Amino acid sequence: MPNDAEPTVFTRIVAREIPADVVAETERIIAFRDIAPKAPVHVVVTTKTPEYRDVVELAASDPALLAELVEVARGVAAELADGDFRLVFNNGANAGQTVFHVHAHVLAGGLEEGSLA
Ligand code: DGP
Repeated sequence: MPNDAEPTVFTRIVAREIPADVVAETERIIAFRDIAPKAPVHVVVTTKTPEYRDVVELAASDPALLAELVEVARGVAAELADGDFRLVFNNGANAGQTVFHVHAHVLAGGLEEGSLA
């Protein structure tokens, strides 16, 4: 069941209605470079289904799909950086979530030591 009447921007990227720099893809997951990068490597990893608004919903409903998302994130960091990465899920508008279609940010490559931002 879609989480909103309007397709999210990520659903439109999955449908190739909006161009994106896709760096990895499986049957159920897609990864593309963030439009406003916050690190030398900044990739959004999301589910092709718009069914889950956030990681809490995804974890509760389809933990195997969450594990697949994490595995794609690992592969992206291995391919585009040195393998080390931060994995950030913004959960809720007050935590900075702007797209309500579950996704993780892979941040890698020359991150500031000790920084969480
Ligand atoms: P969040 O704030 O956690 O909901 O992250 C949403 C991210 O999605 C944000 O970092 C910017 C990115 N984003 C939004 N629209 C587009 C787009 O059209 N293309 C790409 N590549 N990224 C987008």
